[in-house]
Amino acid sequence: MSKNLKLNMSRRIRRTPYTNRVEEHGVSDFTVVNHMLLPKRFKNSVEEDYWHLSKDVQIWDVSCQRQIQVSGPDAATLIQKLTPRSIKNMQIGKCFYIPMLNDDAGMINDPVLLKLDDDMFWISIADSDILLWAKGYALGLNLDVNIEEPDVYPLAIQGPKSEELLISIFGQEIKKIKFFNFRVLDFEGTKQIIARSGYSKQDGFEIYFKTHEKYFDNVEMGEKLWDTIWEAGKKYNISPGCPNLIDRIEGGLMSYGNDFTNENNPLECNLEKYCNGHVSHDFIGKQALTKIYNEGVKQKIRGIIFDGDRCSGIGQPLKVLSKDDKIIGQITSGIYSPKIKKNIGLSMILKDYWKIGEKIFVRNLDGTKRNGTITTLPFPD
Ligand code: THG
Repeated sequence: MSKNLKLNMSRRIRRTPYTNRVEEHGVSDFTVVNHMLLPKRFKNSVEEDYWHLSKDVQIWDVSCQRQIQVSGPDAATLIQKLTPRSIKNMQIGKCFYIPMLNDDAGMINDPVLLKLDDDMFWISIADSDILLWAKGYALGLNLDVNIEEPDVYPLAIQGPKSEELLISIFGQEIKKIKFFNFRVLDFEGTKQIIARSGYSKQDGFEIYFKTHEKYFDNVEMGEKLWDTIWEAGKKYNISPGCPNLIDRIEGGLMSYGNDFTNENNPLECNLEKYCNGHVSHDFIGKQALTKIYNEGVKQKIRGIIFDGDRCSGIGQPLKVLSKDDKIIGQITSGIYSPKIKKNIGLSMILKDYWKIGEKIFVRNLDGTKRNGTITTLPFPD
């Protein structure tokens, strides 16, 4: 594809309250997630960004992590139907990573669920249209719920200095927020949800910035939040960033639509620990999932370490071959890891070959082959 190819912007590709700032900081590439812009690259290389993320702090516009708000008397009932993970013991202030399945037990999303109140949840979605799915199901079951996409624009503050930076703005309360928990803190007289979470393996927070009627629009207050963090962050060597491919793959964090799709069940995605529903509550896909449990899966996501030139990212999946040249999987995310000093990738691998230490080949788009080895996720240090 031409390097100068441009995406034609329109109202269907939504900007965020931070897009002006992101552009001022010299963003060079975007992708589109949930019909909204997600920055993919600034001035530095992915590797420079990776080192910076591992020692300082970055500010990420992850507004595309849209929230689906489910509220009302039947909110908890509906949420429980939407996931095999039990929410019975979920406390207010908790975040749960939840698989969501269709009736064949195929993954339709892998969001983070937030419990705001006993009758109020946010589903912080990956790239698929859950609003329609949830509304359709609630209508079909005649449930007493309200489902909407509120004006919430998550801003991630990631990296080891994120805690100190946020303490300097929001106070010592920040320290009390445990991993995958949130608290409601004040910003300029408005209440904002701040969670210790994020799409990286570094310490970090996500501010679920919600607009407030006292401000003229989302952009005005969003820029105020961005600017406040940016100013305070200078002391901590803050830089603009985005989910980092090296950090994500090393950490074994999967990407919906890339590393797995609705063709895959949660057991193939190593998500069994988030599926206790095959023995307890009812949910969409239960029958199919129970059958898969009993029969076992045919493939699973594994890490792959492979030789050859430094891989700078994968535009199209690369086939993985067994030693006798049978296709046994495909690398769907891959890049050179400066820590492991080899290329690393994620691939669904057929059962006979998924053993750790198995020797394999990775086939380049031009047909040549590289040597590789199956390994654990997250990747070994
Ligand atoms: N944050 C929020 N929303 C999101 C994402 C996010 N929505 C889309 C996408 N990312 C959803 N996917 C993931 C995948 C992994 C994790 C979070 C969201 C994650 N997992 C931890 C891990 O695997 O180490 C553990 C989670 C747990 O133990 O409960 O962080 O990033 N708001």
